[in-house]
Amino acid sequence: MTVAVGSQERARVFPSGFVWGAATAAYQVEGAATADGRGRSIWDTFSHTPGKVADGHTGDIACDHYYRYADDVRLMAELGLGVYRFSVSWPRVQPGGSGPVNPRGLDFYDRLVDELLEYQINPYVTLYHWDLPQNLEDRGGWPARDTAYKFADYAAAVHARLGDRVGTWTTLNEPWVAAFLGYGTGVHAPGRTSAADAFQAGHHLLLAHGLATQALRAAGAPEIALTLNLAPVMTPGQVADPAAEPAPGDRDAEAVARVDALLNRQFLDPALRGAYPDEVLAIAERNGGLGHIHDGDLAAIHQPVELLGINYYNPCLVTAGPGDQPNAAFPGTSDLCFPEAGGARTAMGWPIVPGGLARLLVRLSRDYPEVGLMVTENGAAFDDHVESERVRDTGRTDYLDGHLRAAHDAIEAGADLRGYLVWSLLDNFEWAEGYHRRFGIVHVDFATQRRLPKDSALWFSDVIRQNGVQAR
Ligand code: IFM
Repeated sequence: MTVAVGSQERARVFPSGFVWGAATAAYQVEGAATADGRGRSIWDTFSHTPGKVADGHTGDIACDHYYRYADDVRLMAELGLGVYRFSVSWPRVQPGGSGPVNPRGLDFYDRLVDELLEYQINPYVTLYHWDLPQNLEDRGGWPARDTAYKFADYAAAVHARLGDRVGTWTTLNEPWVAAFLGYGTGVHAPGRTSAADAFQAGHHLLLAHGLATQALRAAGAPEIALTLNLAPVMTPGQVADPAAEPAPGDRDAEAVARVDALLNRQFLDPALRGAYPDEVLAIAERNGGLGHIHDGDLAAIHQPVELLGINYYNPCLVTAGPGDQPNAAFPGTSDLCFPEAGGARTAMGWPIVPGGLARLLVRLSRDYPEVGLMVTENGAAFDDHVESERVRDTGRTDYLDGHLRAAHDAIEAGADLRGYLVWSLLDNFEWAEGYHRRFGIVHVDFATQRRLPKDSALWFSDVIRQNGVQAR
């Protein structure tokens, strides 16, 4: 889909009003793990459990953003960000996961929002980015239905404090990851390994989204979003031409459709259409049954939202199989193969396929035309090194540039894309990888907490100023 003029890529100008910004998440940047009455989350427990996170890293201190937020906001302003997408730590607000709020926890977000507004940076609040209060996990976690109701109460409490200044509210970040890596493969907190738990967690996360959306709407929230980790599912042969389709009737086409249902449509369809894909119901039925889906749940889940947040990093590759071993992230696919992609990769080992983003955005606007789209995360980890007070992260700049061109292709093809938020503002705690994987456009020296904008940050700042990318 990329249109080259001779060997040169043409300049791309985004629509006026296009939103530019950067994202972080509470446990990955805040630190201050026991400050001001904060309770424990499943990530505190998990990261303090030997063997769960690389080199025993934890989010206890992270980027110390809880104390350095004012400096970080100044840095955002210098870069020209229009939006800062951050998440609220549920155990900071409700240390036990329910009941009275902890005012000192909410005070932090109050200060952060005021600071952002002082610099005309629009705060985008995400209510859940994986840090479930440990107390709720002890009562069953996301596989327990009651957690969804507790989440709606928490959402209302945060809105009651910040709703006078925050207009854009995202209920959940990447519920597939929370459910299928947290309860399925166990590589994320809380580290359970049960397909049945994963399907139940996924459903209750969706229910939490629906109930919280109702509560936020009733309280007057003007813009509500759900952010999903979405990926075009494709065969390795499509990587070179992501716009191509597998041949109809091909065995791979069924593999692609099944994994697309598990990864993408399991969350898109209930939230935006009020129904689960048949493939998901069939697989969930064989993995614990469907008793957790109650009458009326899908109506509760299917709430109008203004925005669909898209976190895109790479496509998901699949063929008819079987592969070497079953992939626990995708129950019901032991007859399929998840091959590695060839070609360029990031430090996470993730293939770099910008055309996958264009394919995804065009498909989403075609299949779910009622909702606006926003890329709420896109970015890359590379092994950055500070040289003479500078980080020459050409790989990251190239990654971002390629994905922005792909996003622009999608807009030209009709996608209703309204903004782009880079992941991440800061190098931070990359979950099971600890601090070894750096996604920031700003380098963080974790020994001194010094911030140093990388070359990619300076480049992104120009992109924002010009509302687009230059010819290259
Ligand atoms: O760091 C994560 C983020 O928390 C959620 N989306 C993917 C990022 C990179 O792995």
